[in-house]
Amino acid sequence: MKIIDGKIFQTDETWNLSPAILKLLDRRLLNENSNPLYLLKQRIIGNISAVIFRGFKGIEHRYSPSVKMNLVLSDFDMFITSVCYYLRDVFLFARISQSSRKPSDTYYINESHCLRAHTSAHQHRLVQEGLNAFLVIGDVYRRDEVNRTHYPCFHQVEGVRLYSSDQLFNTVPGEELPLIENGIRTFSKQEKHSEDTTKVLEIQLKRTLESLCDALFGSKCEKRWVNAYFPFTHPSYELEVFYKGNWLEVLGCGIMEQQLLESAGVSDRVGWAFGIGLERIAMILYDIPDIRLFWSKDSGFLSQFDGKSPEDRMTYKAISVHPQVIFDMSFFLPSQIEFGDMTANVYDTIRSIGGDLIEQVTLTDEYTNKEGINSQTYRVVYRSHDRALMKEEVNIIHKKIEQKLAETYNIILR
Ligand code: FA5
Ligand code: MG
Repeated sequence: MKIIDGKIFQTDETWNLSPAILKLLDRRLLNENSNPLYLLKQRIIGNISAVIFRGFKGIEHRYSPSVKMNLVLSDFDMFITSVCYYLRDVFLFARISQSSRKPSDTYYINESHCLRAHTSAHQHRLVQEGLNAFLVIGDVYRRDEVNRTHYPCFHQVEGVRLYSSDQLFNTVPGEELPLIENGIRTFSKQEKHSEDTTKVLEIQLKRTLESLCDALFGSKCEKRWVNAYFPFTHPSYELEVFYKGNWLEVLGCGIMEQQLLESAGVSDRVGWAFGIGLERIAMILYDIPDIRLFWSKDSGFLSQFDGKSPEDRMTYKAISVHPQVIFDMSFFLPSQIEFGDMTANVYDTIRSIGGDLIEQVTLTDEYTNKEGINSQTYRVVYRSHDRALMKEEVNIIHKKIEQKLAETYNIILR
């Protein structure tokens, strides 16, 4: 028996979750305010309503019990809270079952449950619930290669948009253009889709994702479409972005298999879907060189994103591999000095004495005591780029800073 994400599971011989993966399950990066993935999530949601679902009519608010999340369709957002799902529900569709169930690339809890390996796992259920345009954002788990751009847990945003005939072809009432036909399946289309249906869907899909990409990276960024294969879309594509001398795959997408829509009870609509890897986008956007950094608890990393807004342009500055040394400093301010007057002086003094050994300075506390005397505490994080600092040597610098502050600003150390 195992508890995963608050739920009890009876395990069997298919169980293959490693201790390392179990640790990742407890972390919720998408909810950590100072994680770049959190910022990117907010930014994509912001762009989605402007770019992706522009002109879409028929907005409603719903709650989806099957995936345990709130669905705010006015913003087209929804957040996955659950990391597990029933295989049986997801793999109704035969094609999917062949390709994404392999124990060699999936984490199994037991025969009928595994960790979500991609956000597409929820498509079928949500279409069945009657949704025509939605986003699914969540953590996904894969036994995958190990390198700078792959990690066993990463995050995806899934987008789905369905169209009725008049939405796709922009027809006037009374004018009928069929979406569906009984044709033949070729390299470039499904048997049930007319040439026109396929062409218009493809243009809408690619333009939507290109505009999202432009909104994120600027229109100058180099991108290219590559043909791909996915079990639940045809034709399928991947979008690659040129980054640091290589083409980096950032998303997969395609025209949804009509058979999937039909099995979810939808026969009069067609649609497209995409799945974006959030880490890959954030790596390009913030110039983060290694995917492991997203999991860092080092305040040298997190403090760079703390308090930033999703629209802020910023570049990550590499943190040192050597450990931090942390010292606090508390003092009373002279009677006529306000809190706000002192802070910049303190920062300047610390920086000018500590030089490049100073990684971060934060004001951690300020209060006025019963006698009306103001007091502040600062936390100073020291770290060198080229060696491990000794506590003793840092203590000497720290003392010098305190002395200088006392001399220059008449503070009284506590
Ligand atoms: C999928 O997961 C499809 N479900 C995407 C899709 C959705 C296709 C809807 C069609 C319709 P893929 O395995 O290529 O596709 O992953 C999608 C993206 O996730 C990749 O482009 C990449 O950005 C990211 N990704 C994949 N594996 C990893 C990994 N191990 N670490 C980090 N990012 C990854
Ligand atoms: Mg891929």
